[in-house]
Amino acid sequence: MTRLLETGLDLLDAENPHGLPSVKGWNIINGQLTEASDGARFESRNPANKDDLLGNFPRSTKDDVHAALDAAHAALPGWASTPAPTRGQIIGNMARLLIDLKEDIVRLETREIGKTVKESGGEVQEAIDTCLFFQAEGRRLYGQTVHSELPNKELSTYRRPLGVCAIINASNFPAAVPFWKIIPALICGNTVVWKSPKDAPLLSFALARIMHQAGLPDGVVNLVHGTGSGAGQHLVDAVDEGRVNKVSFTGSTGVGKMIGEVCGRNLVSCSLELGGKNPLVVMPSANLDNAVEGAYWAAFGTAGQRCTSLGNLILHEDIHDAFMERFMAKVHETRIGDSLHHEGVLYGPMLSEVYAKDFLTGLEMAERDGATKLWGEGRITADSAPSGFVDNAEAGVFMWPHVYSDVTEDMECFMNEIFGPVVTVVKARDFDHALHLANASPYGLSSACYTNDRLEAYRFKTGIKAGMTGINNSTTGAEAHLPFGGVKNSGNGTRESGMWVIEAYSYWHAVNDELSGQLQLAQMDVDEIHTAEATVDWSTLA
Ligand code: UN1
Repeated sequence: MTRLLETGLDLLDAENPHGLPSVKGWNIINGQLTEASDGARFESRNPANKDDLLGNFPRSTKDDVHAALDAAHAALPGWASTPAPTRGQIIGNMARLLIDLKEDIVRLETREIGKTVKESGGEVQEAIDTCLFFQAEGRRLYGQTVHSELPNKELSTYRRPLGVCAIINASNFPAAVPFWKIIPALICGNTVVWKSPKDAPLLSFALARIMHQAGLPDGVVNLVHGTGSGAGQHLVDAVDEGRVNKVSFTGSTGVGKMIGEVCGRNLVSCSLELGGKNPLVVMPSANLDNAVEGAYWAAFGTAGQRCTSLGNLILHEDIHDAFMERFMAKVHETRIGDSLHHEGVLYGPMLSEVYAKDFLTGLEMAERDGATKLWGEGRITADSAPSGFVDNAEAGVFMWPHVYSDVTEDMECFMNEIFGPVVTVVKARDFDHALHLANASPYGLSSACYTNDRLEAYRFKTGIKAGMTGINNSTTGAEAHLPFGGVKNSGNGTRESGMWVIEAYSYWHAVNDELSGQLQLAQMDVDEIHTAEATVDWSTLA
């Protein structure tokens, strides 16, 4: 394990105008730093400064993915038989290392994907919280003892690991989400092949090194970098070859459905955390300032690049105008830029050029629908920038905040997620109409309702079809010990986080131990219980 620590990263010769290191990163297979089998590499660049090169990384091939699977299979018996409290101790060490290194990890995350320093801090904290929760779970991971219907026979249940888990996460939460998946997989005794997100290879590499530094044996977590259609697809294809026992994926609904099909035909368990068109309802009794604050954060925080970001803002018609006046005043002043160099920015760049392109294509949907554009001019350029933009438009991939109003449920932009800084505003006649609208999209991830009417809050909680709901709160803000996930097109019903995620990485093993020295047949050799003779002559009561 210490080998990884001792092996310093090679610095690239490339000039980095920001005085920051550019590194040569590696896959980590069976604890070894490895190159792609064909030597191919790809770059990771700072989306706020395209000439800040973080490094280059192996573009993994099918052979690399299979080498990682071999290592995970070889490590499985040893790790599965390591006592769960010991596995928990290693996970606890990861938490301590993350706490020690938090400031560096946070700055690295902001440099690689452009999330603000404050938000990267929250995210690394979520990874730490996850480790702390599951360290303790190593001392539980309870099974049950169950009474048998036969004498001298003991029944009990055990949680068993599923085997080799394929982990594929997105680049918008590159620290918290892989920990949501890998840590419960590890505590249950599984081994892992982790395909890092294309836009966050250096952060993923640093996190995987920390895992090893914490005492994780070689081969238990294997990291491969590359593209979704390359290394990611090879990992999914390996399900068909019987080499993967579990897939956990966070990303688009389209890719999630494809993975679900592959897993389904192989009877392999999969956890799918997919897109959302998260509704936020504001009713007349709400505290409007609070609601404006929550909606504004939910829509534009993280540049709208959370799966829990606000999609449809559903306003009761009585407060629509008053709400929009305050909301738009905030939108107009939005401070945008690289938080490593500017104080007080709400959001930074898009995760990468690819996300920017998809976002602009999504906006075309709202334009085609004929929704009323209240604000937003697409990409921020030297000639087209909102007054709150404080950075160099040519250096990074920054977007205006966008607001579309007069949106109705027959529009494409009402039904579909647009991943980025945009909100679609819908007017509701009354509570029933608002609840109907909140349920009308094909997604069901997060949701929120601002109201001070207790009955409305109750009816929202019971009437909304979503995995998560905020009452007088924004659509974001999951905590590491609450179940996270969606229904409908947002996922397949599995959950991350807390004790619920344990179900996704283990199976129940029922054991019966026959101590009687003879074959006793369940249901058939059970003592017959005779009912007592009736002592009342019912006929005399007639
Ligand atoms: C995601 O966008 O994939 O609740 C995860 C939240 C975060 C997690 C989001 N804690 O918004």
